[in-house]
Amino acid sequence: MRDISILVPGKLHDHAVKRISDAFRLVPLETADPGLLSGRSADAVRGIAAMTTIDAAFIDALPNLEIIANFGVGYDAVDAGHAASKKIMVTNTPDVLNEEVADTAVGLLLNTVREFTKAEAYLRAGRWAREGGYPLTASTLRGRRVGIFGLGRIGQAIARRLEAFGLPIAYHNRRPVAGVSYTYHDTLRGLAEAVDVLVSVAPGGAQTHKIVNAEIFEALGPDGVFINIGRGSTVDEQALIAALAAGTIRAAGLDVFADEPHVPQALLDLDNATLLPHVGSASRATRQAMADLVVDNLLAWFDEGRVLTPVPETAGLAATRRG
Ligand code: NAP
Ligand code: 8YV
Repeated sequence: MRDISILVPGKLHDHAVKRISDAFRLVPLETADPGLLSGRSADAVRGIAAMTTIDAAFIDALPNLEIIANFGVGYDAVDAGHAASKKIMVTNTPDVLNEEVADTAVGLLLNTVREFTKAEAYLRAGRWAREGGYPLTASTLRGRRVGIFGLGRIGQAIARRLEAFGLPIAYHNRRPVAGVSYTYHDTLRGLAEAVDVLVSVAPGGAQTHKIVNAEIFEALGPDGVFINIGRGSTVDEQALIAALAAGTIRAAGLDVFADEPHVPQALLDLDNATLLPHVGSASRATRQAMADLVVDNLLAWFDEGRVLTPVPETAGLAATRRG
């Protein structure tokens, strides 16, 4: 075991906890609250492994912190800009979850359009035998045009699947992606106007905060289907609820929400919303791969002075490890 303290604030995947406690001194903490750190334990901490908010105040309370290993590819809960300004490495868990999350996105889309969950509930309630077949769905995937907001690692895995479904694909990023044949739109509004399925798989953060708003739902139109597998913060949830209630769009399928695990009652009440509890990557195999990557980043940092998957803000820090 290395004489290096790794702080684990809040809950973390069991496999990551086990591997950290085998390789390092694991320092558990109830939550990432600077007030819970005593001076001595704060001084000893050189790494954090977390799937919770790590803000500037918490980073500042750990004077010898070198690395924050985030469980999840999305690291909007970590103040990576502040970490970078203090030469603290931040890592995330890209790629190992691409296919799982893309599978979930496609399942959520199909379920939203063809109402499989409701049809199963209808069967289980004995209504098939009593009342006859489940009503024909108002929507189909056939003939739809798909727009992907955030054609990155996961977005491209979703696009590949939907291409195989025979659907034309367009996308919006800040920059076009080299080497893909999908139609690029330089605005999100332009993309929403051009498609009738909008799949959001963009990261959270200041730049995307509530970027999917009333104007985007208007542009998507009355047959439009909105799928969010990215982050809840990217959507103006009240505008989405209003759009679903008024028929501004036809339906939405959501895996992520603005204030998880709290889902607004108004969304729960809507018949045209299909809701999942943030299960995009939630298979045992994929979560174990994410846990391994969290720990492998810590091991690579402390044993070799490098990391496997730095976030862009801290990618240049690999060679300048302290300690
Ligand atoms: P990624 O490879 O970094 O892709 C993100 C894409 O979004 C990039 O193509 C980027 O292109 C685009 N983008 C970023 N900021 C943008 C902006 N302001 N405007 C327009 N486009 C923007 O990330 P990933 O690995 O695919 O993961 C994407 C996100 O999925 C994560 O950040 C996470 O929030 C979410 N996620 C959710 C689950 C789940 O369980 N539901 C699981 C995994 C990940 P440009 O840089 O060219 O703009
Ligand atoms: C996880 C995710 O559920 O990787 C991400 O960005 O949203 C999911 O894979 C999450 O990070 C665990 O809290």
